[in-house]
Amino acid sequence: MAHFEEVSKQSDLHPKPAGLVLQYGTAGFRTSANKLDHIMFRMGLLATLRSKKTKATIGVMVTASHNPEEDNGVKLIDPMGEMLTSSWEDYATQLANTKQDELLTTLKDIIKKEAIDMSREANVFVGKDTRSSSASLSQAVLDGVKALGGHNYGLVTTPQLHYMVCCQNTQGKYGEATVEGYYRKLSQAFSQLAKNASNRTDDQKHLSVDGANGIGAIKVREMESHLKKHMQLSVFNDGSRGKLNHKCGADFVKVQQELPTGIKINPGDRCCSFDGDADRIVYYYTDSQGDFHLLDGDKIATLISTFLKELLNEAGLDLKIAVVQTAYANGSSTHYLEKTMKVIVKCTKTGVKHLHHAAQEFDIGVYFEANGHGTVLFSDGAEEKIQQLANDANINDERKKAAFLLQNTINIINQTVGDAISDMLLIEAILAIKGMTVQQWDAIYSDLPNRQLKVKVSDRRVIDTTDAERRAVTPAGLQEAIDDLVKKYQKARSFVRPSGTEDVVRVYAEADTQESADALAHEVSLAVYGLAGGVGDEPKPLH
Ligand code: NG1
Ligand code: ZN
Repeated sequence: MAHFEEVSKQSDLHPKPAGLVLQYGTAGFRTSANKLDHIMFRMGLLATLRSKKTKATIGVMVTASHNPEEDNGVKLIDPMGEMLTSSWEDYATQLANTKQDELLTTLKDIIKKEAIDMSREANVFVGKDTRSSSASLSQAVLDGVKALGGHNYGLVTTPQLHYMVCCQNTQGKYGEATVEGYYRKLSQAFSQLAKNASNRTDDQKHLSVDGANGIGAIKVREMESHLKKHMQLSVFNDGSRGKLNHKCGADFVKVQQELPTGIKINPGDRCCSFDGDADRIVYYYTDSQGDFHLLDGDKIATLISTFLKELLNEAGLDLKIAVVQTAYANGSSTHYLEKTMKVIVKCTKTGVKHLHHAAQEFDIGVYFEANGHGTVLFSDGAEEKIQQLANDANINDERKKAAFLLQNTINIINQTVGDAISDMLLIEAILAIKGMTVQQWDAIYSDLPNRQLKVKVSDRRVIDTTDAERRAVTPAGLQEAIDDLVKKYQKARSFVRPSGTEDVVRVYAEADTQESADALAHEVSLAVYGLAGGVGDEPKPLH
């Protein structure tokens, strides 16, 4: 067939380096940008097949999120704006690793296995972040979808592309499939919510945003005019000078537990950082002593779930709300949510798709990774009940107001994926409605001091885990060593797992003091180094 000839011809322009093997992981493919040209082309092909198979629009996002500027990556977005289904992740890996001269055979195998009707139309939305490599890499994706209905959205945040794919496939029910439509939907909901806040001063409306020198900075600026009356933004690290994710952005702030470079703030000012593709957000402030205070994904989940629970009570709606976390969630947050707020808490493996799926099991599922990636999912039934109540003429004013707030909360949230801009607007609206300062929010519970470290090993796959990654099954003796170390400290917890996005083993530790958390993390790193084939220098103590 003619288009196979075209695939062959085009593929020669995007050759696979011999011997390179990559795997479609929790964040798609991610590695140095110079190794990705053939991957992009092939993902363009796969997205086309997926589109024909699902009879829907598929998204392809070119980004390496919070990784350094030199890296890049690609992920596919399924019809409802969700991550690519797992069975197709295997096809992605097969297609990525197949030899140049076997590409057509692999492609035809997939077509046969999935019984894809190649005469169907295909529609693919392609988006990219601001990395210098993203322009040519997204062109390689487009070469893969060429002549088959590819639509290039250019620069967008990852969550904007998820949103637009979902809008397109719901025939506009979720919103209009344009960036402008996204701004309108979110800002309208924000204005409705902000109307319910008592008079706020300009200071209270002010928020400092660290854009990580990435796409989020551009997009939040674009949105600013829609928010004028209710919000005052100062955007730092907007890409005009600094390097993407370098000493700034959500990942840097969360892991280093310090202010990003390039931000000018006063004690008590409310600040937030996005990551490189704007699907993560963390908040922070400094106090009068200059000490740094982080409000991470766990604090965000707590604020949002408290707000929603109160609204459900006021509305008199009996809906089951749950918070989904990973092993990285601070022990204090889990304790507070379970014991004080009495909400259901579920722990899943790291990786957004695991949290997303777990959250779908509840009427309202609030999910956040500690690193600030998260959103809220409302079941169809929950949305219907809220809608019905909002339209009910026979209810009292308190219930009416709660239903109205819930309705607009649904509209402000990007339910397809974690979204820094949408999360930021929701948090700002909640703080405004509750008349809460960032310090009061921070005081809901106190984080246990914690530390995250990385250890280089020759093959990180030697570490296998269980119990939502909280225990290591292999190598032999490692879990016992961790258990013994944890016993030496108060309120301590530690676990290790192989990263899905970097060639390292991650170590997490928490304890009653920062010194103890640091010492425990270091000792566990040594155990990993010794028992799991550490390479390079032995991990050094932090102090
Ligand atoms: P890895 O590298 O597998 O730890 C990191 C994050 C995940 C997730 C992915 C995708 C941590 C500890 N890990 O994964 O939560 O966000 O990146 O971006 O934050
Ligand atoms: Zn990201």
